[in-house]
Amino acid sequence: GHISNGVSKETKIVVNSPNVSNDGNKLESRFLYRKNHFEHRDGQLHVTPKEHEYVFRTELKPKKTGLLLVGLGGNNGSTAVGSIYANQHNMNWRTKEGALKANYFGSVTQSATVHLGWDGEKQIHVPFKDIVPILSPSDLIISGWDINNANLYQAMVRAKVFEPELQEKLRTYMEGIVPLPSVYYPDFIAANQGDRANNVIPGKNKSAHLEHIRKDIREFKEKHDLECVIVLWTANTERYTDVRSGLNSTSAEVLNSIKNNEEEISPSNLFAVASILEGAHYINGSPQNTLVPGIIQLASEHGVFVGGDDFKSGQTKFKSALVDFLVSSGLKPESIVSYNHLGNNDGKNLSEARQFRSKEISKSSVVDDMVQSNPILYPDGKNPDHCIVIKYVPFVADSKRAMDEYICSIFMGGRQTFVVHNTCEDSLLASPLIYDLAILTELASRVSYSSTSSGTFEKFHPVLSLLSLLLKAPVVPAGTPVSNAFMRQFSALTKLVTTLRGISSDTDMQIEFFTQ
Ligand code: NAI
Ligand code: DG6
Repeated sequence: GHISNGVSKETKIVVNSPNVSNDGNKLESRFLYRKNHFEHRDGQLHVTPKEHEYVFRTELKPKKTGLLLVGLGGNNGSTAVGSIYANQHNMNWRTKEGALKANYFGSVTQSATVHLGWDGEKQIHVPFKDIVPILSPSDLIISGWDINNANLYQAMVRAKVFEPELQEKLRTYMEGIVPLPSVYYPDFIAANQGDRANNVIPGKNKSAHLEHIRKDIREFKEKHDLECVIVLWTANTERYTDVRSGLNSTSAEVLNSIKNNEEEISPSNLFAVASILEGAHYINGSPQNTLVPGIIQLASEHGVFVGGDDFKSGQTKFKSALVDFLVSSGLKPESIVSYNHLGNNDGKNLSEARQFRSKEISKSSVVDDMVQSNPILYPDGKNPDHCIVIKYVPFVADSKRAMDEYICSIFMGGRQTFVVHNTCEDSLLASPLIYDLAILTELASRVSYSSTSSGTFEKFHPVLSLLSLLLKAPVVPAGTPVSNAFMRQFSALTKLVTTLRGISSDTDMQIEFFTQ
């Protein structure tokens, strides 16, 4: 059935183009990438438009994919798993506001549409998920680890995210899932987490821990006969580790440091290394600096993807859209103050200084590209004052409150102040991002490209910057710029996906509306 704006619920798209072929197993699309070439000469900027030809090849059949969550028993872990069962079984439940039913709102892959153009009568927007074949969250096979032994029913009740009637409907599905024991090194997360650690792999030997996690990944892959495994960290935020030569600046150093039981090898370092050595992609949903140079090099050597850091879910997502809008309007944000209070276990862990510092770094880096984009507003390149505060208030549980004040310099010395209040269950914002990160990583594993006439096809860079839309502090290939502005990131992703399908991306010029 059609819905009002011209999008059918399941849009079957047929592309009529000489630049695209489909042999039933793979799509091939030839694409002319137009970009400017620059030279700074004689005090002038010389701009030369150039064209680059790419061929993209996409395997059509999504792989049977398993998602292993580190922190499975946390608020995000239990919410992400419960929501999949709720959607698979079309669950509904009553609240005092009326009956509600399961959905995948907040997931770009499941709930966003992409504008393709104008058909003469209406704008054509098609569901993101109908452009090239991708997995649904409901297809993902999920398991994982937690240092706490609560089963997922207990974890879901503890999380206080779902309504009681939904919790009881999910009980039979969730009760039987108990997280695998995990690696716990107390120095990396807050001391206040100690009483949670009752499901821990014994011993202190890091090589043995690495082997244990590798075996868990292998067994999961074999048990479910998986073609693709993704390991995603949604466990507590760790403190930063040192990054230095001899410790973790090359892959050999990282492997050696594990062998030598180096103090500075964190649990998340071990999970990343275990994943890479097992050919599983690794994504960091928390802010700590797991993806040190040696781990990125290891991923490159083993041909797997890594992505990070820190889900961009609420306050920061809004900031990355709002500041872009302000700077693009020629207004100058001068001061951004972002308070948070929350009462879940994430808030408790972040109430200690070193873990807070990891989050402060990821939350603060988000306006850098926008400031750098405008030397008229920021002639000396100095960022606005930007202050991040996080407080732990147990009573509000997972219902995080974020309060932001933005002050801009405007026309003729005036000031404009915005105050934003955001209240939301944090895990209902993060769980759809977990699905999207997995779904886009699986898609990327089916894509190869050729940029030369030689016809050799290559995979994307092991640092999957394609995931930036979903992450606060995107890790990007060395020497490439970070993009934080939300719509820029969105458009990079949707343009890639339409290109894979052989559809011209909408240039958004709207030229047909002002030409005769
Ligand atoms: P949570 O504290 O409820 O869950 C984390 C889980 O990880 C806990 O069950 C804990 O026992 C477990 N854990 C800790 N260390 C572990 C280890 N070494 N191995 C396995 N499990 C371990 O936290 P929540 O709310 O689920 O958030 C998870 C992470 O995601 C946090 O780092 C948070 O900062 C990050 N995040 C959350 C966002 C959100 O909107 N909910 C957004 C951005 C990031
Ligand atoms: C307090 O801010 C706790 C954090 O874990 C955040 O809730 C989380 O990182 C989400 O942050 P944001 O800025 O994307 O809403």
